Amino acid sequence: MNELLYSVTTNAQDHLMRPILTAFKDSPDRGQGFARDMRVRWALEEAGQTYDVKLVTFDEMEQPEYLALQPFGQIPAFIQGDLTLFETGAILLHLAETFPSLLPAHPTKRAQAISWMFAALNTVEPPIVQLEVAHHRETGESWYSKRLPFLQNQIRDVLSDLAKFLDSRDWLLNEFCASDILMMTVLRRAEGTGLLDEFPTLPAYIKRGESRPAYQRAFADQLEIYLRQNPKK
Ligand SMILES: N[C@@H](CCC(=O)N[C@@H](CS)C(=O)NCC(=O)O)C(=O)O
Repeated sequence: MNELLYSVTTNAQDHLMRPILTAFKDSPDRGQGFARDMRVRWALEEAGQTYDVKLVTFDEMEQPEYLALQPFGQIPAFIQGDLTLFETGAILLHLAETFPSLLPAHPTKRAQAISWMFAALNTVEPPIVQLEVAHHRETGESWYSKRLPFLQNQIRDVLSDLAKFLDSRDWLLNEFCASDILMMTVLRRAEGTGLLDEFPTLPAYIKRGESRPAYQRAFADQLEIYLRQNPKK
């Protein structure tokens, strides 16, 4: 694996052992913040936790050393001392349990926030990913154009319900928390589909998230890595 190439420093407390996050050395999203390390970076920035990033290539992600960290050969993996974690939901839940600012303090609201974390990953993300995969792998197939409306309608179904829920709220739990980090980064993955614009509540929600300084720091840091690897682009 690469040496540690990159270090992010925020100006807040560093009371935990500084975690390490893996991220693409050369991200296919060209640094637009769709790669899933963005969720973890954003949460760490909100918490004021400094961290390091270990950049990996696709080839390195298939090596036994990396698979010991992330059994599916994906980014991100999270390493903190003896603890290694994978799956962004698990990583965010771990961070939310560590940093009180990432979840509501009230036990009921906290439990509801965790429901929304699961909803982002189990209900909203799957149809978006299904369309992404079809777009990358099936556009040349004869059935693709027939299947497309079905895939789009699956996304519309969840977006419509989510938009109704968010209609009278700024954030999922009325106060910003880890659920919003997961939901917004999941929703951003649907930006290229044009479907979000059918539900104006959702682009407005994403914009609120993107205006947070912690989001902007996380976005700038991951973009800088892409630009370092691709100085002329
Ligand atoms: N469910 C996993 C998904 C991780 C994932 O799909 N990561 C992508 C980048 S955003 C990846 O590593 N793709 C490369 C691959 O699967 O080979 C999570 O939330 O951590």
